[in-house]
Amino acid sequence: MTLGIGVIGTGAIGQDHIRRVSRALSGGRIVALNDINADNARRAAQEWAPDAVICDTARDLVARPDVQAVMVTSWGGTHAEYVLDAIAAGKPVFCEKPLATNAADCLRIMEAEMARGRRLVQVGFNRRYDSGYLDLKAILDNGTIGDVLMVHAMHRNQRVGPNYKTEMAITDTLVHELDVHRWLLDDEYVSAQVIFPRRTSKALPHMRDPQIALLETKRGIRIDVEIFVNCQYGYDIQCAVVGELGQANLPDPPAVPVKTGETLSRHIMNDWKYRFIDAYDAEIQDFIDRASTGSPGGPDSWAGYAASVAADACVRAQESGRIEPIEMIAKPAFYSR
Ligand code: NAI
Ligand code: ISE
Repeated sequence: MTLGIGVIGTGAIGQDHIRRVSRALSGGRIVALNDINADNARRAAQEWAPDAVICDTARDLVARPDVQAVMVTSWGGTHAEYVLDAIAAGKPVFCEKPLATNAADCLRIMEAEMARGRRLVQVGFNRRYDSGYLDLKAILDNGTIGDVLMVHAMHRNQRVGPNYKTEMAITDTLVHELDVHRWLLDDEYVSAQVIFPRRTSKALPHMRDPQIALLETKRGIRIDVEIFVNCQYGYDIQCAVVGELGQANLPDPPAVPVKTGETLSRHIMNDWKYRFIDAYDAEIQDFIDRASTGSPGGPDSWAGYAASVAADACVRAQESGRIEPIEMIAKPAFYSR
């Protein structure tokens, strides 16, 4: 059986996921597309899914009988509404991160999903599918470096466009680390602070960049994450975990060392699209496989909620300059099974 997939939002990552479903993965077929900018949807169809129907509204797309599963890859602020539509229709939905831009909307999604009585949501926290992060997690879980004390992490983008706001350093960028660190450490956050180093002149005037988020977990682990989204030189994701017995680092993606002109160099990627290409392939294949059975797997709405609660605290901390508490509701049994 081939899973009929409808995609809402056909920008950068929407098109990339359409391409991978159509050309790289198996078991799925793009049958419908929607975008508030219909030209984007038409372009995506032309390039990657010529048989897909272009729907006037996202609601029309979700309602189509040939759409058996939905992918939401529009702007973050629109995710909650479309995920709720898919849940109401009883259709599995892959939602790019963030699940919603605030925790209150994530709660509404969890309540709707629990009311349907079946897991329907997979959140696009692709790093959980990255071989480097999986290897790092295996090292931490087998105790090689002993009890973890600290994490030093870095999220650098080459540059960002004019629509990117200071708050998005948290809700759009740091949210990856907010998910991956609680998953890596099997721990929850208790507080967050955000500090602003000297501002880079390479950022657009409305934006404060770089930023440093300082997180504390229930077990007392301290995590510092540098977010620097106009770093100029490339796309660079780092994570060093320090334990009582040693340190484990996220490996850099492989690149051929080149010696020329008395210089040794290695290429650095410039974009998430290439840095995590295998992880995106694995997460979307997982979605297709599991959604075909009726219920997706992977990061669930609870993961989306947990990251959003922490993100809300970081946004408050950006404004207050203080250490802000991070408080979650008790985990519903539905998300523990
Ligand atoms: P983009 O701006 O390139 O594309 C977004 C598309 O959504 C545009 O075509 C826009 O017209 C459309 N859109 C906006 N509002 C809509 C609405 N109400 N209904 C239908 N379509 C709508 O943005 P990009 O980079 O593709 O990001 C989209 C989402 O994917 C964001 O949530 C972002 O955080 C996430 N993302 C995740 C990545 C990852 O590493 N997992 C990487 C890049 C993006
Ligand atoms: C983008 O939305 C992503 O998710 C990328 O992975 C991240 O590096 C970038 O900062 C975000 O804007």
